[in-house]
Amino acid sequence: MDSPMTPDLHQQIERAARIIGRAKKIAALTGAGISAESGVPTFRGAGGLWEGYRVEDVATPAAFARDPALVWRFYNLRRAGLAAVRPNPGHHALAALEDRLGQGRFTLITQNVDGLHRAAGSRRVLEIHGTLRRVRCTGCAWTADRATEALPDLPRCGACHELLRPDVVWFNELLPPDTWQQAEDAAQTCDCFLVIGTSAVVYPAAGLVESARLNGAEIIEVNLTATRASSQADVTLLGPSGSVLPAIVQRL
Ligand code: BV8
Ligand code: ZN
Repeated sequence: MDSPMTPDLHQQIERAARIIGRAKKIAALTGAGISAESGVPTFRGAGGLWEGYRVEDVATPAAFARDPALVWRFYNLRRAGLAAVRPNPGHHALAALEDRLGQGRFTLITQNVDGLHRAAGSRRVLEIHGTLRRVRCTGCAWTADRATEALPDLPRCGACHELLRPDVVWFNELLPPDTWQQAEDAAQTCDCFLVIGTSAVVYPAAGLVESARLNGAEIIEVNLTATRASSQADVTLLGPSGSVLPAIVQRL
């Protein structure tokens, strides 16, 4: 997507490339915006509703207990949608950045559950909200990567016959402790923190920006618009991540 880059955006890209070029350790937090150019709908764009429901009302344990078929319809639709989507140049730019810096100096933290960072070749990806590809049993420890294959309306466990659920973190659920700890460590030890394609509304993920800033990291934001994280950013690049990220990596 070749967006018309304004002179100011070019200047900000140069600035961001200088900061990244001198950084010792970088952490990046991505949200639904980095997958938008792959055709994956964002949460809060276009009203952020699904069949008239707010995501916050469907992606919860209470909704699943009340109406598992409705919640599975929501997830089966999104899983089916994944079959057709591919990583975009923004995902590939972050994979290239990891290749360039090495996994010891670059940590990718994603709120996304679409698996596109791994599909783009990123190896160290902290999926703090889980992944749509995986399912797990509500009655035993059984879990499986079912990729984007179609699942029944109410899939059941082959071992104990209890209901399966998507292996994602719902609202009011704890994030996977080990993955979350690694994300916090990365935010607290980096000297450059990239926040890309997120409205910075959902916690504790959005709190990583503050953690990084409090530890003296330089914050670089890439988004189409200002967000709740913008006031914490040292550099804000207003443009599509699919164009901006490759432009930064090309200048390193
Ligand atoms: C928890 C998986 C402890 C499921 C998701 C009141 C205040 C503060 C917090 C809370 C509160 N009430 C409740 C809470 C806590 C709650 C929360 O934060 N709620 C929000 C709604 C206020 N958080 C939780 O519940 C978390 N757990 O706190 O546990 C606990 C435990 C027990 C009891 C109590 C507490 C769990 C949160 C995880 C929820 N799961 N996903 C699924 O996907 O189905 S969150 C979901 O939102 C996705 O992961 C998504 O990534 C995430 C955040 O959304 P964004 O990624 O930012 O997407 P969004 O559409 O909002 O924005 C897209 C951005 O991209 C925009 O800025 C847009 O401009 C930009 N963009 C678009 N195109 C482009 C672009 N940018 C660049 N280029 C482009 N081309
Ligand atoms: Zn089971």
